[in-house]
Amino acid sequence: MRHILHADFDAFYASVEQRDDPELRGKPVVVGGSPDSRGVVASASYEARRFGVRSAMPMRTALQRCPQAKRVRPRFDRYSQVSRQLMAILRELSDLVEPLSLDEAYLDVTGAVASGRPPGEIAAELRTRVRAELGLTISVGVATSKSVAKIASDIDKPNGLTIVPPGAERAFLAPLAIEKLWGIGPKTAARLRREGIGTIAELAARPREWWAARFGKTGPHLRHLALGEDDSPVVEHRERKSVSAETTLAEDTGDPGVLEELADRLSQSVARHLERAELRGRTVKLKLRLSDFTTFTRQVTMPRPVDAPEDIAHAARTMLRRELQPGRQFRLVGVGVSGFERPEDQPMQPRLAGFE
Ligand code: DCP
Ligand code: MG
Ligand code: MG
Repeated sequence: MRHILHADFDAFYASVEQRDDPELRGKPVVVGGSPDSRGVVASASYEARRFGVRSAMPMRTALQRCPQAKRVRPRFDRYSQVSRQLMAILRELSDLVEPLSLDEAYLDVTGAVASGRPPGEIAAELRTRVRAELGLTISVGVATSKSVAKIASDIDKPNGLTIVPPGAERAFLAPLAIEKLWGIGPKTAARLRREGIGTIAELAARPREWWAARFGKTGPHLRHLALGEDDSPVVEHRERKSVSAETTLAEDTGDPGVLEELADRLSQSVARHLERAELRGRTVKLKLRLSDFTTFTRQVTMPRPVDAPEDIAHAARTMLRRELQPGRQFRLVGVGVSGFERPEDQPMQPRLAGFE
């Protein structure tokens, strides 16, 4: 059995703005584009939500509903920075962290629970740390699956903690509205309501055939979710620190031609991987191993982040040439790039049109 936490910041962008500017605290705040350029609301503080303001609503409508709301332009760099801080705290609690977006992540704590720590205690520690270290609140759901943990974190927002004990999944879901389930959007929900299905319990009572007829291929999966069954694992997204490639030579050599050609090939391989991962780095590293197994590295910092094979190869060759001496035999060459400008595990937040 797994034990999973889902953590999500409360009114993320708006709370960061309120934290950073004391003037905004306790007041209705909307973060998003200008009402004059058809901007939309990205995040609304809970004070603004009382007036019916919601994410993705046109800013003009939001300000009609709540004219005293303060509008703030989004500062994406700031939000990514706070996001990285949250992910770092999560990683200290478990190595199995799966960020879903800037403001939320799954955490698999099965290991810690096996060694005697109740999952609720880990959740409590997480909430305390986030509040103390980041000055922000999160809501946390604790359950035996990702799907139930995510629904649980949302049910008592803001600043909530909802624990669904093992075996109680179905009872927990039963009274909830069908939209809470992954895969049931507003249109599907409206159609189901016309058939008299409004709660997850009513949905879960449908026979297997009904699911297949109604939802086709995704039917069986959705049915499991409605029954509180979900065994999808938390997939770790480790921050990639470097991309590298190395080769041990079939025979030790000191031949500059052979070694430079190898450095070129390795550079090309690294460049291909960087391109695929959409990464560029400032540091190019060369690793060398001599015939007596002495291993050392040389590195150079580039004026700009690089991902092109010729830039990497040029840097690698230059470092290599300095190490060539008559009689010096090499058995391994490696090339790597690090110092990335964007951590690979930063999930991209969908950016809505209309922000300036
Ligand atoms: N976001 C956005 N556009 C949307 C929804 C969200 O730009 N349509 C951004 C702004 C949010 C952030 O993503 O602050 C996180 O999204 P959430 O859905 O978690 O919403 P909030 O954190 O703002 O509020 P909640 O307390 O409901 O989680
Ligand atoms: Mg949130
Ligand atoms: Mg979220």
